[in-house]
Amino acid sequence: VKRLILVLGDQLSDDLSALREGDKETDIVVMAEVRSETDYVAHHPKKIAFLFAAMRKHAERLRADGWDVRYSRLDDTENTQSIPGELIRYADETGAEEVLATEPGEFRLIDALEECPIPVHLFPDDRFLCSHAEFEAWAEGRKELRMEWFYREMRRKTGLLMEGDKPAGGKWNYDAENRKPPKEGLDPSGPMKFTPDKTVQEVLDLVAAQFGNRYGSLDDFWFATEPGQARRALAHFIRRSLPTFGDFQDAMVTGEPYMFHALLSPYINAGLLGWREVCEAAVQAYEDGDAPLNAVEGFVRQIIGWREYIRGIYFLEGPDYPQRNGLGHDRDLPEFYWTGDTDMHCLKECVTATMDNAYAHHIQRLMVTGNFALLAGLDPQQVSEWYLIVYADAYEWVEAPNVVGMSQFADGGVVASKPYVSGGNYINRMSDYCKHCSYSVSTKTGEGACPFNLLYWHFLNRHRERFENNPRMAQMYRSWDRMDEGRRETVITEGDAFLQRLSAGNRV
Ligand code: FAD
Ligand code: DLZ
Ligand code: SF4
Repeated sequence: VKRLILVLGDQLSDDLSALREGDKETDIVVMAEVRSETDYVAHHPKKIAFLFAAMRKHAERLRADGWDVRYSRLDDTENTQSIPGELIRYADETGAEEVLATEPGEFRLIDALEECPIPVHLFPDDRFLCSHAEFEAWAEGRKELRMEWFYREMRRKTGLLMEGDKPAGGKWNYDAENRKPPKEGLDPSGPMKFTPDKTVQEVLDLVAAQFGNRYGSLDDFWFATEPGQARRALAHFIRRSLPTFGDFQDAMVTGEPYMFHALLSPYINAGLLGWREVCEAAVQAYEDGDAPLNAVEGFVRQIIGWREYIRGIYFLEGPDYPQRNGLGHDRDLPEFYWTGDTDMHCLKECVTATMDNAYAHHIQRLMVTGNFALLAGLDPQQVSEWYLIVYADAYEWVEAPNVVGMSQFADGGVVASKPYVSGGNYINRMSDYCKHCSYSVSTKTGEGACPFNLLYWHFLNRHRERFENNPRMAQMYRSWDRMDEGRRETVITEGDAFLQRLSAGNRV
C-alpha cells in the first residue's frame, strides 16, 4: 500500500526512524506549516521563522535525496491548518492508506495522531541516546531520580570522557570549577550568525505578515537554518567559546546575551545537529588540548545528562506533568514578562534579550526569570506557557520539566531536590546587573530594598511546612529564625505589600 511519511518541524534530521521505515519508490513525505502548531501557544516570531525556513530547506534536501515530498506552506489556500487535516488531505489526493511517523515530542500531538482517521504507525524517536524503556528501567525502584546518577550511566554507555571504566581526570563532575563570577575584560565572541538567504527572506516576509503583531522581535534574524550552517556554528563555538564556557557558565553581563554559551539548542532540538556529533566535537577539543576538562565535561553533561534526563522525565511522568502545581501558586504572570517594563534591572535585561533574540542562557532562565516567578508565587502554568512561547528551543518535552520541575518546583521535587531560590546576593555575585539597578541589592528592607531580598524570606516563611525538614534547606531556616523578630515582621509586611503591588499591575 501507498503510505504517507510525516516529518514534523522538529524532526529535520537526515536519519529519522519513520523515513528509515519508508520506501522512496512508493511512499510520500508530508511536511506542513500549519496554524495548529503556530498557534497552540503564540510562539515568538523568530522561532516560527527559524522552523519554517529549516523545514523548507529540509524538504528540498529530501527531494534531492529522491523522496516525493508534499509540502504545505502556511498561506496555501487548500491548507487545512492542522497536522491530521493535512494528512487526510494528502491521503485523499494520493490514495495513501497509512501514515508512518516518528513519535512527536509532545503528548498533545501524539494524541492528535492517534485520533487521526487514517491508521498512523508511530516509531520511536531514536535521535535520543536514551529510549523510554531504558529510562523507565533506570527509574524503576529509585526513591529519587537524580540527574547525576543517570548521567554517569550515559557516560558509561557512550564511553565519552571515559578512561576504561573511570571518568577522565578522575572525577565525574567538574561543576565546582564552573561558577566563576564575570570579570572585567571578558570578550565573548558570541554565536556564529548567518545572513538570510532567499528562502529565509521569503519566510521572514510571511512571518512578518502573519505573526508580526505577536510578542517578540523578528529583526536581525541570523539563526542557522540548515545542517551545514549548524555545523559551522558548532565549530565556531568549539573554537571560540568552549575553552571559556565552563568557567563563566553561570555569569551574566549587561548587554552580553550569549556570553560563552553554544546557542545550539534550537538546532539540536529541531534535528539540524545530533547529540553525538556535538559531544564528539567537544571531546575532540579536549583530547587535542584545545579546551580544558571542566568546560568539556560541563558541556557534555548538559547534552547526554540534562537533556536526556529531562526528556526521560517528561515521558515517564506522563501527560498531567505540565499541569502540576505542587506549591499551589496562583498569581498571574506580571505584564513586564512581555514588555521588560520594570525597575528590576536583572529582569529587564533578561526579558528584553528574550524578546529580541528568542534566547536567554541557562542562568538567566533559572536564576532571574524563573527565580522571580517562584519567589513571587506565580501560577506555574502561566510561567510555563511563557517559556514555551518565548524561546526558540522550546518544545513541551524539554520546556515543561525544566520550568514546572526544575525552576518552579511545581512537580513536588521530582527534578529538583530543593527549590532554586535566591535573594539578590546571588544575582549580584554572578552578574553586573545590580550596579545598573535602581533597587539596592545590599538593602534588605525599607526604601529601595531589592525585591529578591524581601521575597526570598517571604517564600521560605510561607512554605515553611513544606521545606523546613529538607536537610538542604535547614541552614536557611536557621538563619531566618536567628533574625530579630521585628525584622522578620518587616520583611513579611514589605513582601506582602510588594506582592500586592505586583498583582494590582503597578510598576515594580
Ligand atoms: P549551553 O549552555 O551552551 O548548553 C549546551 C546544550 O546543553 C544546550 O544546547 C542544550 O541542548 C543542552 N542543555 C543544557 N541544559 C539543558 C537542560 N536543562 N535541558 C535540556 N537541554 C539542556 N532548553 C531547551 O532546549 N528548551 C527549553 O525550552 C528550555 N527551557 C528551559 C527553561 C528553564 C526555566 C531553564 C532553567 C532551562 C531551560 N532549558 C531549555 C535548558 C537550557 O537553559 C537551554 O538548553 C540552554 O540555555 C540553551 O542554550 P545553549 O545552546 O546556548 O546552551
Ligand atoms: C513549534 C512548531 C511550529 C511553530 N510550527 C510547526 C509547523 O507549522 N509544522 C510542524 O510540523 N511543526 C511545527 N512546530 C513543531 C511542533 O509543534 C512539534 O513537532 C511538537 O511540539 C512536538 O515536539
Ligand atoms: Fe535584580 Fe535586585 Fe540586583 Fe536589582 S538589585 S538587579 S532587582 S537582584
